[in-house]
Amino acid sequence: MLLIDIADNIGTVTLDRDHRRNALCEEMVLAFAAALESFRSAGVRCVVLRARAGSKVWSAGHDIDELPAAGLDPLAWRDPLRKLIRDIETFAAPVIAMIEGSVWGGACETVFACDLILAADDATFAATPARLNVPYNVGGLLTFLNAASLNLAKEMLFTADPISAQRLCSLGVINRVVDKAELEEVTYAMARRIVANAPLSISVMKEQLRILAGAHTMSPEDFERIQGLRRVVYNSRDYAEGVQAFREKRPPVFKGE
Ligand code: YXS
Repeated sequence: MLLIDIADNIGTVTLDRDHRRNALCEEMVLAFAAALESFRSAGVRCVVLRARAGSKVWSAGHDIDELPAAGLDPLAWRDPLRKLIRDIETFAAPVIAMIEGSVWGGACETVFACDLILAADDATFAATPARLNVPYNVGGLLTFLNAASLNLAKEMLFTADPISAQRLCSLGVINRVVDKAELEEVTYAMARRIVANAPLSISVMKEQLRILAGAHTMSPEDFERIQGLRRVVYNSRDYAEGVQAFREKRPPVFKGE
């Protein structure tokens, strides 16, 4: 499910589950965590997260077959997608997302949680909770808010439309849009520049920025109110319909109940 490589203090993780469009299943997330551990032991100073060259779909997001049945929080703390995001954010060295093809759902958040994003000119990004009636979790929405303006986050989340890499780059969400033929060269040139700098300074600044980006106060009452609202959504008939429609390869019919 993953191809792992280490060269010149750069660790590369290649998503390799195309028959399921690189959907992020638990096994893949655990393999990613193991890869990061091996990178840590090897003293890797920069990670590149990519799909195979020429991929039409970078990742189709959370593995829908692993979404829990109605009545359980689909994005609880232990969920594989939440673990993947935390592993990226807490890994001591920068993680560069190298994107070609389309990015969907939780894979969108995964990319936005990376430290740098370089994308081919054909890449697109679609945040899709509204396509499945999934109530995104608080930390996940914060990832979107830290990457994009409130209006852009709302457009992505409410429309679930794919947004072009060019547009996201013009809005500062993506660092670079590169001709596909040069993407790998430009990405690894940036990784080498990071590797040539001081790893302690970079890892401490990465952790400081993570803490600052997450420094939001919320009263227990507000948090409980949000969780109660989310429970209504994942308990709804629409949640079951969203998952079932995907499995039956048909458009969902949401009734708001
Ligand atoms: O029919 P088979 O058995 O060959 O399987 C098909 C798809 O069912 C499967 N597949 C997935 N399986 C589990 N989870 C997925 N996310 C997923 N996506 C795809 O892979 C096989 C090939 O898919 P197919 O035939 O549709 O490929 P395609 O090239 O025609 O279309 C590629 C996509 C990505 C446009 C299409 O597969 C698609 O729309 N996938 C779902 C994208 C999506 O809605 N992802 C959100 C997942 S839920 C999530 O991330 C969060 C919980 S949230 O929703 O909150 O964001």
